[in-house]
Formats: sequence, C-alpha cells, structure tokens
Amino acid sequence: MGTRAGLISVADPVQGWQEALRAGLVGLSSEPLNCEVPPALLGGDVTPTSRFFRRNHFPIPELDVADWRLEIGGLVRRRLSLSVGELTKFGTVSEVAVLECAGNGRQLFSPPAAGEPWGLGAVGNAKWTGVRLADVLDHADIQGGAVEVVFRGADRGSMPGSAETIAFERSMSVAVATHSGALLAFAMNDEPLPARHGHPVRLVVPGQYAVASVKWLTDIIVTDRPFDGFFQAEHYVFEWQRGATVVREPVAEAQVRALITEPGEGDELRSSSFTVRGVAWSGAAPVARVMVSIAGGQWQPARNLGTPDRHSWLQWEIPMRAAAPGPLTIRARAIDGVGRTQPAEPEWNRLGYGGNFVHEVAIRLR
Ligand SMILES: Nc1nc2c(c(=O)[nH]1)N[C@H]1C(S)=C(S)[C@@H](COP(=O)(O)O)O[C@H]1N2
Ligand SMILES: [Mo]
Repeated sequence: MGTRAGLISVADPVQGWQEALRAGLVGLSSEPLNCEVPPALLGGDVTPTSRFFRRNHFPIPELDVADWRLEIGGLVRRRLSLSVGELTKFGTVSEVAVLECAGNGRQLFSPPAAGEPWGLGAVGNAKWTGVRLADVLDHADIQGGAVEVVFRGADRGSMPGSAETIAFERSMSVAVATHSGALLAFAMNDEPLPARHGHPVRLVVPGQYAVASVKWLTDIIVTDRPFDGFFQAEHYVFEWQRGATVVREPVAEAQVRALITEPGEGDELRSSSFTVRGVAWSGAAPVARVMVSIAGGQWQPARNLGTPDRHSWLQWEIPMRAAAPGPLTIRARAIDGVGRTQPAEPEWNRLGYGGNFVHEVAIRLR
C-alpha cells in the first residue's frame, strides 16, 4: 500500500478534541476528530486556523518533515521523489480558498441521510501557501493515455462494517488536476500546516468539495483508468434515485451557497432596523450576488464587500427594516457567475451530500 515516509506517531485524540472545544467549535466525534464551526464564529475574512473545521476518517498521523517525501509515479516519464525543500523550488504561491465538506448541511436533509450529522459549519476560508500541482505534474511529464491522478494520504484505518485497513485515497481527472489551480500546500494562514490539517503537505483543490484536498499527502499516482477506491466509489458519492435505477457519481465541484452569520438563530433584536451579514462561495464561478428576504418578502440584493480572491468566500451585508415586532425569518441565497443558485431543498441522496439549502435564520424583534 506504499510507504508512510516520516510517520512518527498518531496525534493524541483527547488533546485535539479539547483544543477544538476551547476554540469554540462544536464537537461531533473525538476519534476520528470531527468538529464544526458554530454560525456565530463563521463570518469574517479569513478563518483563523484555530477555528477551521476538522474532518477526519482515521487517527491523525504525525509526520517528521525530515523523513517525509512525496512520491510521484505511475504514467509519468519522470518519476519524482521530493522533500519539502525540493518541492518549494517549484516556486511558492498563496491563495485564499474555501474548503467545504460535501456533507456540510447534512443535518437538514429529511428523511435523515447517513453520515456525520453536520450542521452548516463544516466550511472554512483560509490562506494556503504552496506550489502549483500543475507545475509538479508538468515536470513529472504525464504520458499519453493518462486518465486520472490518485492522491494518497499517510492516514490509515478501517471504516465501519469492514475489518480491512485502508489508506485515505481520492482521485480526479487529469484535467481537474492540472487546471483547477490545485496547490500542494505546506502553510495555512502563514504558519506551517498543523498536524490535523495535513502537515507537512496537503493538497488544496479550490472549487471542489474538500474531500479532494487530501491531507498528509505521500503519493501521487497517474493512472490509465478511473480509480475505484473506497472514498471514490463508495463514500463521497451522490446516489440519485432516477426512476428504477440508482445513478452514482463522485462528489466534485462545490455547489453555490450563502450563509447568514449575523444575526444568529434565536437572536432577539431591539431595533426594527438591523444589518444582515454573511459569506458566500461557489465552485463553478465567483458569486455574482446574494439575495436576502425577510418575513417571506421580496428578495433584495445584498452589497458585496471587497473583491475577494477567485476562490475565497465573498462577504456581504444588507440593511433591513422589519414592519412589526415579533418573530421573523431571514433567508439568503447566492447566485454565481454562471447563474447557479440554491434550491429550497436539494435533491435527497442517501449519503446526504451537496446539501446547499437556502439558509434560513429565525430571530425575534422586540
Ligand atoms: N488524508 C486525508 N485527507 C483528507 C481527509 C481524511 O480523512 N484523510 N478528509 C477529507 C475531507 S472529507 C475533508 S472535508 C477535508 C477536511 O479538511 P480539514 O480537516 O483540514 O478541515 O479533508 C479531506 N482530506
Ligand atoms: Mo468532507
């Protein structure tokens, strides 16, 4: 199954769990470590690393940079084995990009969908620094007949219902690998990646659901056929019931979504004039605008704040005035540059992926 260059140990689950709770995150499970951000801590420009959601399937491996190497093989003319120092020679770049778990919002599906019951906080927007995957693949020189690129992480374990020990592996087409702007990232928010986010090097694939962004990356394998590993063919797959048949499709591009970060669910406001704020992103194209509606009224366009990086989330706000005191619902939905928007209810699928419901927050005015 390949080597795990530089593996020293696995992280202490109790410590990782307590650290997340101290940072104000909501814990789903401690081993593997799964934590999300409560809506009140979700807004802002860049998500501080301490508050970035954690999504793991196995214990967190602790790797020694001195022994770590990235092996690049398969259908390439030049096999590569690179240390972190050798990797940085490809030229470093930085980009702010959103990572959202494909299961974000799963809790909202009805009937309930199988999997971690994420609310809306399995998402973050960080500054990633690394080298371009495309430059490294270019140097390795992909051969004709290549179809996909498989990425393997150093973490191992077994999934419920199986005794087999597997690695975390995910693939993407050669086109996505070379044209998505993917980074082999070694820094997050200007600090070395922490162990839990993939130290020393993770993949960051902007615009794709975060399952593509393999942490603790050790191997890149170029193949001549579609990959059918567990996290490609059985997990992180949409299962759509179409008539009598079930259509299966790996999750890929992140869907368009706006989240209201202010006011918060259950808030009591003293004034009938208030400002609604939030963030929005889309894998397909930059967000064009966010529409907000209160008390079931007309959708009104929010103001976009600044000109964010292509793959960063957009911050938005809109002043609102309510007609009367009492309970009030606020809804927001984003529309991206290719015209995609959010459904009131996305199509139900067994594993609850892609749940980009229109966000609704209930408040009360005094
Ligand atoms: N090696 C490895 N990479 C991984 C995972 C994992 O369990 N192992 N989880 C994936 C999933 S499903 C998500 S949502 C993101 C979470 O990244 P984060 O923990 O840095 O927020 O990492 C992805 N990369
Ligand atoms: Mo995920």
